[in-house]
Amino acid sequence: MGRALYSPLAGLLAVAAMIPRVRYEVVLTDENIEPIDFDLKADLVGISAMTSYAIRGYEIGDIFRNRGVPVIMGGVHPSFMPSEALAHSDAVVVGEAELVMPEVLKDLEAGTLRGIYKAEKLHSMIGMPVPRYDLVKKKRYVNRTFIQTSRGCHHGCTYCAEQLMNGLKIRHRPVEDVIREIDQCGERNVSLNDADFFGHPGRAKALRKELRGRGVKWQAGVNSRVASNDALLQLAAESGCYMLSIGFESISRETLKSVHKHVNRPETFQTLVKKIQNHGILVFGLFMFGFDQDDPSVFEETAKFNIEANYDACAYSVLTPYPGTLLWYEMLSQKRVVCYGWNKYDQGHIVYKPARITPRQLRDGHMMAYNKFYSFPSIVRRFPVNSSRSKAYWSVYNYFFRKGEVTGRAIENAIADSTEVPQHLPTPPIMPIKKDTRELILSGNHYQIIIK
Ligand code: B12
Repeated sequence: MGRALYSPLAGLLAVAAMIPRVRYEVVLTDENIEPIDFDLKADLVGISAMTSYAIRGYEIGDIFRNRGVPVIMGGVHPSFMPSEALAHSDAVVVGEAELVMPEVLKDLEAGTLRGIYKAEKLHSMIGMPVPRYDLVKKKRYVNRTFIQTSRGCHHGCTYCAEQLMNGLKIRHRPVEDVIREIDQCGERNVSLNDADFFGHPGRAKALRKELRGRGVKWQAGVNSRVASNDALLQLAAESGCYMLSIGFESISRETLKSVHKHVNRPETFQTLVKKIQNHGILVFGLFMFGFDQDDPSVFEETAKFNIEANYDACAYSVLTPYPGTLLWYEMLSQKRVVCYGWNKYDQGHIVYKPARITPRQLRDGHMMAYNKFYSFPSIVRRFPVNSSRSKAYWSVYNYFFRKGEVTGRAIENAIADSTEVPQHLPTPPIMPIKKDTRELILSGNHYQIIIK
């Protein structure tokens, strides 16, 4: 349909809003949907990159710098690996940009923009500027408007960067700020971009009360525990919720415990799906493969479970040790990271040695789970014929995933080749990883962890 299923990067829209309009014009380019104009005469080029986009981000940075344009980088990967990013940019923002952008712009004008910019404290999230939605080429995206109502997450899952970027304590934007943004964003269908929108049930409730009657349709990512509360679900449905995405991750409690996802109880998943659907809300289940307890049966069993439990859509990702996460340190200490080519860190490639399966079994099993869950009989069985759930959204998600565009089915050489270890080490932006796993030195072809 010529549209990207994912949205434009929320980080860039947020940063654009911090740049005074009276002084600068901002041009937004999303290379997922359009080419970059390298001839642009710009005072500054800002690049945002999650890990899988970092290498391309560095190439873009190098091109602009060779043309004499100053470059600044930010986002999750440069925040964890600022010294690496600085080799391709003049400056890097580590973590949140809100409190440091005035200094960045001041230094830009003084011609002294250089090095790492990091705020001394986290933003209170009160009075944040409304992201520059006017810059988005809306016709090119399925989900166009991503609104953040909180930052941080209570759960310390070992594979996730959220708590290391934004903290274990959830910070909330005032309800009136969020409502103002929803009113101003120009869309009636929005995605709430929080790591866990139900992380603080009372606050989520207050927001949903305000949303009621505004004619807004919304979806959000939430945790499985709070999502089982009927009163909250009813309020969600009444306030326009049409889909909840939940990181179920695995159908094995042992696996979930091993990655600190204590909130999830597989024995409740099926009832939970039904309960949410009874409120007319679609359930998008997020699962991962490649955990240490996963054996060759996990793929078939998970897909079968998902069909029987009647999930509306599922995404299966390959476990990926993102630099700076606890999982990364665990895998490094076990010498199991094989590839450091960041463009392979997209949750479709396999960049490490799985424990109880081979990389080939992981790749084939990953694809098999997709093929089974999105097979024709499964689609026919799961289609919400007699339900108030959105058939249109159900069809869009099932169409895209069946087609394989967002599932990595087209990836060639999904088992990533081994590469040299990088020279630069990650440093989590706000939450320190325990010191005993943090002191790393490069030794031959591997990192060595110094335990003090
Ligand atoms: C919401 C979300 C999504 C949403 C939408 C993202 C979007 N529209 O931008 C959806 C569901 C689509 C999504 C998809 C994916 N996501 Co996601 N997502 C998030 C989440 C929870 C919040 C991101 C967000 O919008 N934050 C709000 C903005 C305002 O914050 P921000 O991006 O951090 O930007 C601030 C600063 O970083 C900085 N900044 C950012 N860019 C720049 C640029 C410049 C120049 C400057 C100066 C500053 C700056 O300023 C901003 C304001 O303070 C994060 C967790 C996290 N803490 O980042 C994961 C996260 C970014 N996602 C992640 C992943 C892996 C994915 C997927 C690959 C998952 C998958 N298997 O499909 C896909 C990839 C999507 C793609 N585009 O390719 C990982 C990335 C890990 C990594 N190291 O790369 C994260 C960190 C979660 C995790 N597992 O740890 N995601």
